[in-house]
Formats: sequence, C-alpha cells, structure tokens
Amino acid sequence: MSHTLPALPYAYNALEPHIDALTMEIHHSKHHQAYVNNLNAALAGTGLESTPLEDVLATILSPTSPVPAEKRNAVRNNGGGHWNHSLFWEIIAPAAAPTAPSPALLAKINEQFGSFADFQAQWKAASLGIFGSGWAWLVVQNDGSLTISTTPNQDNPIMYGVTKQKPILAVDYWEHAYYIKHKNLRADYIDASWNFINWDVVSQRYANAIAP
Ligand code: MN3
Repeated sequence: MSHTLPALPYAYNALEPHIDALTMEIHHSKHHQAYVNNLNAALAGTGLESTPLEDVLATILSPTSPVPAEKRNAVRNNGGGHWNHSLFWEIIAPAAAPTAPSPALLAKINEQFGSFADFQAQWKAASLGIFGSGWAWLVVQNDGSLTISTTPNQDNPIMYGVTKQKPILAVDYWEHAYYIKHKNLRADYIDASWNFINWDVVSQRYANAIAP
C-alpha cells in the first residue's frame, strides 16, 4: 500500500493568527503532498512500499539499507518530509484551544533546562542556528533525558538512531512554513510557535517515550 497524505484534524485557518491559512493550505496540500508523491515514486518496485516508514528511515543512512542506492536520497528527503510533516500536524493545535505541558513533562523540563523560560531560550537559540532549511526537535534519550537537536533539510532523529516514539516535539523551520506571514523573521515565527504547540500531544508522546 502506498503512503498517503494525512487529513488535518483542524481547518487551514485554525492556526490563525500564528500560522496563516494560506501557508497551512500550501504547506499541507502542496508541499506535504509532493513529499508523499515523490516517496511513493521512489519506493515503487523496491518491495518496500508497505514497510513502515519508520523502519525504512531508521536505516536509510546505512550502507546496508534495503533501499536501492540510487533511490536513497529520494527516500531520505521525501520519506523524511512525509514523516516529519505528519508529526508536525499532530503537535500543533488551533490557537483557540491553548494547551500546557503535563506536570511530568514540565517537571522534567525544569529539571533539565532550569525553567520553562530557559528551555524556550535554548530552543530559540538552536532554532535560529539552523542554516538554511531544517527542523528543531525535542528528543527523549534512552536514559530518559531531554535534548534539543536540529536536523538539516528533511532529516530527522530516526535516521540518526533515535526510535520513533522518542522525538516528542518538532518544528518546521523551512521558510515555506512561515515566510508569507513572518517573511525573513524566523525569530518572530519561533516566538509565535509557543502559541500553536499542542502540549497535550507532546506530553502524551513524552509519557509513551518514558513508559517501561
Ligand atoms: Mn514543511
């Protein structure tokens, strides 16, 4: 079965004013759809069409990847694009329904970063440090600690050896994610992001990641 574009659980204008409706529509129906289409084209005939995408991405950077060598860049870029955006749509929420980190996640953030404000400052510094297009991540490590990381292009922590439940927060810092509203001002988009992160989902992903 080929990969498909997931439907959004909210309207394109639901993220206003933090993400504008036109950006959401183009981002979902054009950019994400293109990653899905290109991924399906790259996987066609490989026998990997029905393999869970996480499994394909987990080994895509390895010489032993089952993806044919000439298809690996396309699968890396478009498979990453499909996986990353599918997560991104889940961890953002309508502005009308603000959420907050669970007590357990907030306690961990405070323990690890000093305070929520310190976490936000470190996240912002990391996000501003991405040269060109990429993503910022909050990842639960095997020992339960939280780390902020960034990846270029459509790479993600799964490709770098982190299993699928462990990235709990992801924000897209490609200019297509914010340029219409925020122009070149990535810092403004970062500041706005605190108003659209769905902490209910992030907190649930944290709980799943640390569950024995
Ligand atoms: Mn994007």
